[in-house]
Amino acid sequence: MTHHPKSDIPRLHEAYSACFRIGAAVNPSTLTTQADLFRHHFNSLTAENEMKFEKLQPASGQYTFEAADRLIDFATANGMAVRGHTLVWHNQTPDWMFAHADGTPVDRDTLLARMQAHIATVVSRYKGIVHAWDVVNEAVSDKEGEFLRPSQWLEIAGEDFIAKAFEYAHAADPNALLFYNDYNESVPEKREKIFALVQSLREKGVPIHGVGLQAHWNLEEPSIDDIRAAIERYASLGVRLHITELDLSVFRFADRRTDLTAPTEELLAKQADRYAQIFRLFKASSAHIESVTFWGAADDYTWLDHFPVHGRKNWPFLFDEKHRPKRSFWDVLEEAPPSAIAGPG
Ligand code: HAH
Repeated sequence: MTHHPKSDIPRLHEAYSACFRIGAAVNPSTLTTQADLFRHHFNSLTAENEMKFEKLQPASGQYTFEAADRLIDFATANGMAVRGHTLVWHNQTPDWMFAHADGTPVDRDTLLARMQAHIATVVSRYKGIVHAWDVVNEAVSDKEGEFLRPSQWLEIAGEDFIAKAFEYAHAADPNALLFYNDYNESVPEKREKIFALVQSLREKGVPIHGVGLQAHWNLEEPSIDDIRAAIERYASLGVRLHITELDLSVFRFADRRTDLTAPTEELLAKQADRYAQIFRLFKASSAHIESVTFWGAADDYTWLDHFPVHGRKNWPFLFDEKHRPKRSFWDVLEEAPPSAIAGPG
């Protein structure tokens, strides 16, 4: 069923148009069920899954673009920007990429040639439409004392697989903005590793233009101070910042409770407070932040319904399961800058 947002509800993207774009991740199902919500409140879209490696090239040389093209058509028909997600990642990448037909592992040159072919094909197809790409996703380790995450990319190609991905993407579309994207981006130890990675890429002249802060946060963590410190630290590199996958889980990551069938009033009030504080900070940092994308749009569908506790529902967005604005929405709207069309006062 499609719900129709009341047309008198202010448009979120218009309220923040002086600061940054407001985006949402979509999938083939929500592109239908949440279409009205996207058109009303959002001016940027990202494919939740449909531009990942396994979806675009499930078998060697066999590209499947239909679902991604549908998203592109919807976005362009509605005058929305599109962020591309994601070219190189350790997850949702098919095994064929790393092996010959007989199962033996490929060497570095073969892997880089396959990477180049994929990036050139995908980035060229959406050249001039996808204005920003998450080129490399989640290459930094969460573990203390470990810099890069162990992966087949790292193991076979060595650590300059990261630089190569950016070079190939830049060659395919010199006008696209290229991002390194990661989660736990506001945790001080990981923040410093991401900072060091991006700084070293910049020093080597690698074409990287920004850091994507995934922003999978919850009602307690990270602290506003840690988020502010991360924004300032990344901005000090002279790169653009995009908030790429924002959601506010009502559960802390380690919380495994499964008793809730609906969010309590207390959780909803806390979520609204947190969203307001976060958007106040984003607005104050809007010289650096160009885009704020939610990893979904309304509480009827979120990847957090399955992760990290299987089958547990979550309610992380500004709109409820029926697409009605939550208190979080009104409090975020309240933080928006004074309207450009309103008179002095
Ligand atoms: C993200 N990983 C991915 O970038 C995105 O492509 C996917 O759809 C969902 C989330 C985040 C993540 C996390 O927050 C914790 C552990 C692993 C991965």
